[in-house]
Amino acid sequence: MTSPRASAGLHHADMKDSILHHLVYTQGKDVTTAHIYDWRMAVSYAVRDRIVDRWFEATRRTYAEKRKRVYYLSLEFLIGRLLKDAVVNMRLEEDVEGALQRLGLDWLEIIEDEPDAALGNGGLGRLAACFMESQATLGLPAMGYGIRYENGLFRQRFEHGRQVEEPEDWLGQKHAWEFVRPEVSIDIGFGGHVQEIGGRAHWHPSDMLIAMAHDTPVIGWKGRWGNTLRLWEARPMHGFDLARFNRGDYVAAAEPEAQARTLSRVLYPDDHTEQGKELRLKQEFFHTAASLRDILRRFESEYDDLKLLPKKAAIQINDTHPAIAGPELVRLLHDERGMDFEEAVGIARATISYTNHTLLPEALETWSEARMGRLLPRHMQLIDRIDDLHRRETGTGHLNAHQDGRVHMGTLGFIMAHKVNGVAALHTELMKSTVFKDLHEAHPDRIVNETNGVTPRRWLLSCNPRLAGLITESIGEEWVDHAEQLKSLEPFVEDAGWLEKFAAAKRANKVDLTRWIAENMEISVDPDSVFDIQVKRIHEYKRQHLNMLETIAHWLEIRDNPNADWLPRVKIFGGKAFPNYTYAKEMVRLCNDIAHVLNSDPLTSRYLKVVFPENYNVSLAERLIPAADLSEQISTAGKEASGTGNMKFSLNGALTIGTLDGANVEIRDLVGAENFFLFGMTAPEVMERRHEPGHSARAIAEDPRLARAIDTIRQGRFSPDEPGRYHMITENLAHDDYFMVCSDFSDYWRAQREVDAAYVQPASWWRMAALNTARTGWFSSDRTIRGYMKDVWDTEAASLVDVAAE
Ligand code: 26Q
Repeated sequence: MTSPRASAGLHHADMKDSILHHLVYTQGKDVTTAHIYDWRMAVSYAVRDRIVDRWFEATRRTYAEKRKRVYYLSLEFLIGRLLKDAVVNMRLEEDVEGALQRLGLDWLEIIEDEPDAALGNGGLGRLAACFMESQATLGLPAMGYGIRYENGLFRQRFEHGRQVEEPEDWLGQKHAWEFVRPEVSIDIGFGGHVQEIGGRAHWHPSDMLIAMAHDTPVIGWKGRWGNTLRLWEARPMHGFDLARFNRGDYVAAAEPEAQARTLSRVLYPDDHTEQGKELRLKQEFFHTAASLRDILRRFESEYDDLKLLPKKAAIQINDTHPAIAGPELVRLLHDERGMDFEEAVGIARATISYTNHTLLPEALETWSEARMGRLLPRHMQLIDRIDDLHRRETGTGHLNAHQDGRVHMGTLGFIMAHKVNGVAALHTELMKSTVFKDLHEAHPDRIVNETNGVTPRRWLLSCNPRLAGLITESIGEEWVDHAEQLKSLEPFVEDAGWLEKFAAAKRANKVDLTRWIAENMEISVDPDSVFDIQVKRIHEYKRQHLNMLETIAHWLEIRDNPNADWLPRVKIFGGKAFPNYTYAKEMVRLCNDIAHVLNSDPLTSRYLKVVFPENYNVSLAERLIPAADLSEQISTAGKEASGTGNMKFSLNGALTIGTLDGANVEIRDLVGAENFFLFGMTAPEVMERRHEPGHSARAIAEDPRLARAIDTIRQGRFSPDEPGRYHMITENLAHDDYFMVCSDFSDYWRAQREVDAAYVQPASWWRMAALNTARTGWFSSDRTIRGYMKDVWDTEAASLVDVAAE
C-alpha cells in the first residue's frame, strides 16, 4: 500500500517508477521474469493509483453536499477493456507511452493483452457502460449495480462455418480494476413461506446466500469526477462442510458452495428471446435485492425519514430484468420498516423509473405464477396487492401485472415507476400506441422519450485518434465533453484541403483494418474498396440475411460481366447468435459459406469480398467502426428500439444505409436526408403489408435479382456438399418472411447502387461523411444523461473536482 503522504503527490511522480514499483511489489516480478500480463497489471495499478484520490473526493463531496444519487440497476454492463479508457480520461497517454518506451515495451501490445469485460449481450449492456462514463464526466453522483459474472458473454468460434460457443474466462487472470469489499456482504433469501403475525407479514426464506460487493471506479473525462460500478458476487452462506468432508463425503461437502456460486457464474446469452429459466429469475432477484438493501443502508446512514427517499435516490431499472425492485422495495418499506402499504407503494414509485428497450413480443419477460410464488412467495402476494391498488387508482381491471397465471414484468415495471422511457423517438411513440397503449391512456404523463447516446470519449477520441486529432486541430478540444460543438466542423467541409485530411484519416484507419484482416483471417482486401459494415447481434429482425442476399445478387451481376469496371467492396459482418436460436445460427453459417465461395472466386474476388471475423465484441467494434465507409442499419421498421452502433458509425464519418427504424430516424433528421441512404417500408407500411397474404412470393416474383439470389442458395451453390443446408432460410423467405426481407429487397438494392454512384465522387462522398461527424454530436450519451436528469431523475450534477488545484 502507498502511504497517504506518498499518494498526495502521486500524479506528479514519475510514471516509470510507479510501473516498476508495482511490477516488483504488487505483481512480485522483476523485469527479467515479467510477462506481458505482469507489465499490464503494473501499468494498470500505476494508473489506478492516480484515479483513487479523485474517486474518494467525489464520494466525500456527495456526502458533504447531501446530494441525490442515481442508482442504475442493470443485469448487464458491457464495459470492454478499461486500461485505455482510464488512461485517455486521465490524460495520461503521454506519460504512459513515454514510460513504456523507456522500458522497451509496446503500449499497443499492453492494451491488447487486457481481456474484454463482456458482462453484457449487446446494446442494452453497452448503453449502461456509456451511461456510467457520461455520469462520471458530468459529475453526477451515481452508482451502477450489476452482477460480477464469472463468465461473461460466450466466446464465438467458427468450425467449418458453424458458430461454436466457448466460455469466456475474463476473470481467469486477476482483474486489476476492482476492489473487493468483503464488509459489504448482504444476505439474500429465496423460497420458504410467509407468516402473518399481528397483521404483519414475515417472510421466512428456505435458502440463503450472500451477495458480496466488488467495486470498480469509473472515471470521467479529465478525471474530474469518479463513480462506482458495484458488482455482486454470489457466495454460500455456509462455506465448505468440514464435518461431511471428514466423513469422506467429498462431493456433498462442496455442494452448497457450488450451488451458491452458480448464481453469478454465467450471463444469460439471451438477446430478445424470453427464457423463463429459474436460475435467471434467481439472478434477477439476487441482483435487485442486494442493490436495494445497499441503497437503503446508505440512505439510512444519512437520513432518518424514509419519506425523503425519492428526494435523495433515483433508481433506474434497465429493462424489466430488475423489475422485481418495485415489490422488493415495498417489502423493505412496508414489511421490514412498518410503513403503511399505500405509502410504501407511493415512495417506491416516486423513486423508481423504468427503461424499456424492446417491443418484440417474444422479448417481453413474463414469469409463471407458480415459479414466482415458489421462489418469492411474499413478492407474489405484494404483486397482487399492488395490482389491487392500481385497479382502485385507475378504475380499470385489465391493467394487471399478474394475469393469466403469469407475472408480466413490463406491466409491473410500468405500474411501479413514476417515469417509463423509450430509447428513441419512434420507439417511444410505438410504446404509446402498441404494447403500453392501455397503461399509457391510464397514465398519460408517465411515458417519456430519452433517445440513446454513446460516449464520445471511447467512441471517437479513443478509438479513432486520427479523426479526433483532426477535429481537435480544427475546432479545439472542447468537443470531447461538449459534443454538440462538432457542429463547428461544418464550415470546414467546404474546404477541399480539409476534406482531404478527413479522407486521409479514414483511409489510414482502413489500412490498419486491412492489415488486421490479413494477419488474423488471411484474407487480403483492398483499402480503396468501400468498407461496408454490419456488426450487431445476429437476429432475423436485424436482417443480416437481407445484406447477404444483396451480396449474392451483386456477386452474380459481377460474374455476368466480370470485365466491367466494378467498384470494389468489402462486406464486413460481425456478431453472435443466441446459442439456441437455430435460425440465427443458420444465418451465421450461411454468411461464412458465402464468404468462402466469394473470396475464392477468381472472377470476382477483386471486386467483392466478405469478411466475418469471429467473436465480435467491444474491442473489435473499436477497430471496425473507425474504418467504416458504410454503416448497415437495415432492421425491419418498428423492430429496432434504437440502435447505438448506428450512432457510433455516423460519429466516425460513415454514411448510413438504413430503414426508418429506431434512432436511424433521428440520425437522418440531423445529418440531412441527402447524407443518408434511406430505403424500405415505414413501420405503418410494414404493419399493413403483413396482412397481405403472399407478400414475399410476390416480391420474389417481381424482382429477378432477388429470385436468382434465393435460388442460388437453394441450389447449394454455397453448400455444394449439402445442397439443402439452407432450406430453413429459403423456405421461410419464400413463404412467411415475417421480417419483410423480400419486400424490402428491391429498394435496398436501389439504395446500394446509389452508394456505388456516390462513392466514385470522392469530394462529395467525404463531404457527406464529414457532415455525418459534424452533425451527430447530439448522440453523445452526455446529452442523454442530461435528459434523464431533467425528465426522470430530477437531479443536478455536483461541482467537478478542480484538478488544477490539486
Ligand atoms: C431476457 C430474459 C432472460 C434472459 C435474458 C433476457 C434479455 C437479455 C438482454 C433480453 C434482452 C436483452 C437485451 C436487449 C437489448 O440489448 N436491447 C437493445 O437495447 C439497445 C439500447 O437501448 C437498443 O439500442 C437496441 O435497439 C435494443 O435492441
